[in-house]
Amino acid sequence: MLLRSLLLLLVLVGAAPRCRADDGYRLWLKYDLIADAGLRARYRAAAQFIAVEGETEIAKTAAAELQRGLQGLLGQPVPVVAKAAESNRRGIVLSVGPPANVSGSSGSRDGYRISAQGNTLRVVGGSGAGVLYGVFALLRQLQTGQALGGLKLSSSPRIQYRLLNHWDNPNGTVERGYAGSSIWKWNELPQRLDPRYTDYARANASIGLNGVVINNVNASARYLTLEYVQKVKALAGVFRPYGIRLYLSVFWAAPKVIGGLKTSDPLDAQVKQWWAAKAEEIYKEIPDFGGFLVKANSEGEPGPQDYGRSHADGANMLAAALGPHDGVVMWRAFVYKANSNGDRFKEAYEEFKPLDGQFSPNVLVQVKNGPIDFQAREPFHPLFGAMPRTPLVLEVQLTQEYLGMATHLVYLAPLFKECLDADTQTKGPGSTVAKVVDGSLDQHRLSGIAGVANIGADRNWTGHPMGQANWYAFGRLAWDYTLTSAAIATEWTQMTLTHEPQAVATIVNMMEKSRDIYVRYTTPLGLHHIMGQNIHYGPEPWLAQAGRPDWTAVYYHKADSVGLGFNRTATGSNALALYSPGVQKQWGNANTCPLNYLLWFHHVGWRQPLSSGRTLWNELVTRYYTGADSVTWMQQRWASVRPTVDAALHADVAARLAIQRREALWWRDACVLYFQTYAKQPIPAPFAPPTRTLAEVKTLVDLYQLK
Ligand code: BDP
Repeated sequence: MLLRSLLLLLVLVGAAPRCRADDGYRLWLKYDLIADAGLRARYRAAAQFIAVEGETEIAKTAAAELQRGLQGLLGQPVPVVAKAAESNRRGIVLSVGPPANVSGSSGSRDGYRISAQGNTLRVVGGSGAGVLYGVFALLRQLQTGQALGGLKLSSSPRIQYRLLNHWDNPNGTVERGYAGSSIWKWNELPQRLDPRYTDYARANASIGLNGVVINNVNASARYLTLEYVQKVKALAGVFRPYGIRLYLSVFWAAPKVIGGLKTSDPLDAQVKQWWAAKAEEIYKEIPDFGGFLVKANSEGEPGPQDYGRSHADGANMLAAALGPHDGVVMWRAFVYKANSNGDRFKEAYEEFKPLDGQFSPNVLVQVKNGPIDFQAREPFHPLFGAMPRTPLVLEVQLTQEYLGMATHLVYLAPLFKECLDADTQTKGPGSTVAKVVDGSLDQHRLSGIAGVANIGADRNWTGHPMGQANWYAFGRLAWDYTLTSAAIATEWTQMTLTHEPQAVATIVNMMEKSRDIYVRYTTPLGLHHIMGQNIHYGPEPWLAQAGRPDWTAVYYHKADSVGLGFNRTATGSNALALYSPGVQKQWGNANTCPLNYLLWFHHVGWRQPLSSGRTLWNELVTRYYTGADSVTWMQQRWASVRPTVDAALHADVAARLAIQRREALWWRDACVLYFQTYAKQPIPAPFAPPTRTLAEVKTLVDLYQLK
């Protein structure tokens, strides 16, 4: 009897549909069986074999990925055959051929063409990597339910170096990381290769990324020791079949710290020799090593200025060490001095603009999207367009340091696009940041874009399940910045969350609005840098004392009895003068400056009427209140898609939205109560004043900062 029940149980378990909760590990590469039987049958008919012509290592990776994807999506194995079957069977042929005929930068060897020809669907890549990108593009067609008949697709990346920057430390922590510890297990390397490294490489390749800086810009010299070079080599070996090159952030003072030299002066012969030998040593182990990323003379990091040398002297010395090996230096422009009378906005520009034309050909200067530091909204960095003789890498942040960490739902593609599409007007209208970055505006051979990763050891990689969309969107835009944020959100949602059209539309709509909503309840109208000290979370607009004046909030918002905002016009810091005349015209007049940038450039009277018809005070309060209320709207939208999304994932996002709502109210109350002490005006109807006092709200910050 017992045996019979046991047997019955086994049979039942075996027969149960395999519906495991979605833990998010598979990202957008789920390859679940296509539910629509008709569509599945059409795909099955078209994909009866895979053939690879002229194999390269990466093309083999591509064939394996295609096989894996088709097996999952079609629910049946598809054989990889040696040669394109001459029979009348229909299948997919992968080959390396002439680069895709698509306008783009010098990265066109990475391009691909997909076309239906007779019985076969041909994926032709300009290189093995191009084949791999083509395969992922084809899989994306299947994952999003597109027709294959008459399919004609071709694409080529517009930007050559498409990198993730990890801010990971040797001890397993991640600077500004909110998704658990680092995915790199240094204590296990090089002997054990966590399978996760391969899935990570697959994910990056699937969105067209081709480089990874694996460690923090506040770099430990350790990575340059022989012991670590062996570990790094093992990782590079995992990335290589996916077309991904590995790069290191380097600690400027390494020659002193691990090299035993007395100096790290870039013009010192022994220092030059030390770096050249180090590069030699790395390339011996990792022949396709990408190069160095450098944060120097910034936030206490050492650098060439310690020896009276310039950033160019430092970058060029490293470039000379890497040059013989085809490596590049990405030298960061994120520098600012502690000057209470200055304007941090101008400092990177003032240091780097005079160096334009002095950098070696294999140096790129890496510039953050905005002049301060990854705020929820910043004007584009004035260096874009101002250094025509230097290739500039655009650095954006995927990890949500200032955007609610891993609890607030903020889809970042609109933020990235806002910067890429911004018109610097330096060479007439249409001189967009994107054209500076892709090298087309000034005919640069090199071009690059970098995203500070939001990835950690959490099972779902990004902590917030929707954070995956930011990783995804970064890669897609790095490949092709002309894609719209909505199109990217749509394909990501279909591949990751649901195929139900109404739900897809709802989720995409919510994602598209999420960044503006976040700006409204945290830093509306161009407010910036008023967040909690150190942790950069929650509001702390009253912060007046910190390690440096430009780490306080009052330095930036300048609230007083007259009004609010940083006057950066000619009567103030004159940072506006760093932009071209057209841009100055657009932002220079408080009456015509778009409201989203108003307080970035102007000190505006509390009772000043704005283009919205409201006074500054009333507009400010309106934005804080409607922003916080919009989180409730997001909660409702998310609730409406519940039947169509995995239950565990749905509950996870719903819980994070509840936190977001609570914290939006925190931001709202903190900011309106604090600014009210200067504006001295009531909360306008129809909004109800906060039910707590400023003193009560202030204690919340202490709670978060564990004071
Ligand atoms: C800031 C971060 C800090 C980074 C720095 C950087 O607060 O942790 O080290 O940028 O980019 O956003 O170097």
